[in-house]
Amino acid sequence: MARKKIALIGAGMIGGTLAHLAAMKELGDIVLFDIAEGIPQGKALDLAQAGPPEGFDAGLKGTNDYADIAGADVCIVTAGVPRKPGMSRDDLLGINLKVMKSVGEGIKAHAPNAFVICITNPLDAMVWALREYSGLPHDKIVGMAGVLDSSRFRHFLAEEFDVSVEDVTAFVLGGHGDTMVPVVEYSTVAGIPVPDLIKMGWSTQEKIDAIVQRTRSGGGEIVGLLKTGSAFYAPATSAIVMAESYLKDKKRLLPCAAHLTGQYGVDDLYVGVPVVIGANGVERVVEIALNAEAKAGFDKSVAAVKDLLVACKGIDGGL
Ligand code: TXD
Repeated sequence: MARKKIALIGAGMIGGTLAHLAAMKELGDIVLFDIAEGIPQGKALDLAQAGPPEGFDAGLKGTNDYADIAGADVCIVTAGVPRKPGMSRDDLLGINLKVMKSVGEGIKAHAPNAFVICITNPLDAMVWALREYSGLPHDKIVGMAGVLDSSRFRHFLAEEFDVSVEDVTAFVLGGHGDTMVPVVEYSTVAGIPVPDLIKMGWSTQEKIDAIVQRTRSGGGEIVGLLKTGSAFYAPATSAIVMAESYLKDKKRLLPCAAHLTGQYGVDDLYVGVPVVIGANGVERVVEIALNAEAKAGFDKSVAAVKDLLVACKGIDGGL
């Protein structure tokens, strides 16, 4: 069986970590693309030289030419510019929208059959824009945020309950950012819902509320510590889980920014919901019943995503 091909568009902090993880897991041959000259080539060479001691077999190539992503099975997009002091959200939107245009066109021309995972922020708007510019089917493009947000929630819950992260499942819905909705009722330890664990005296409502709030601002907490950039290990690991589910047809049920066509009362928008990812891309959008509080939180989150799209359309009327 020929090796799969994984194209990483953006060879920054997350792009480099994605390449490392994909190589260690031998998911396929890897192409690192970036507009910065030397960075993708240097990282690819460095990573290739990690192969002998670790014992992985994966081709690694760095490039500034979209032609090199030809025929990729998976493209993971991290290209873009982070927000710098003095920049408004619209400034960032405008710049990254242009980046999504060039990336979308590159994918359309060279890897139109790929499964595409967008990571670039502001996530819910950028995945939508990338879909518009690439013209790929909606079920072949998703945004990564929910797996990361729920991992953060799982980590904090595991710490609070003093149990293995393996046994903690967590549920997060909605857009990426302050409006995300961690759903406590659907979060469990080995099947026991968190509200039951509170009743069992494992924690208190106050502590769980604080964990929910910490999860919501989980990205900001890391930016505050790193100062020069944002999280990259957990974001990369989360996207690799999604890529693996597609490449191996695992049909995992993962929270992703997916295109909705009426589910949850939302039409033609990318928002974080549980989906099944298999060899056909997004094979199912899973619609769960939400209690009044979660529904209100979800609607607020959807409104925030809509605002972002209005801003995008204002910047590029062509969209
Ligand atoms: O949950 C999530 N979705 C996220 C999103 C979690 C963490 C970080 N998230 C966002 O991912 C973050 O706000 C950024 O928008 C992306 C990528 O984060 P990373 O930390 O990898 O950023 P870097 O290190 O700045 O890398 C971005 C690279 C850099 O090498 C640029 O030269 C390149 O993108 N870049 C481009 N590549 C290709 N094409 C174009 N046009 C381009 N412009 C910049």
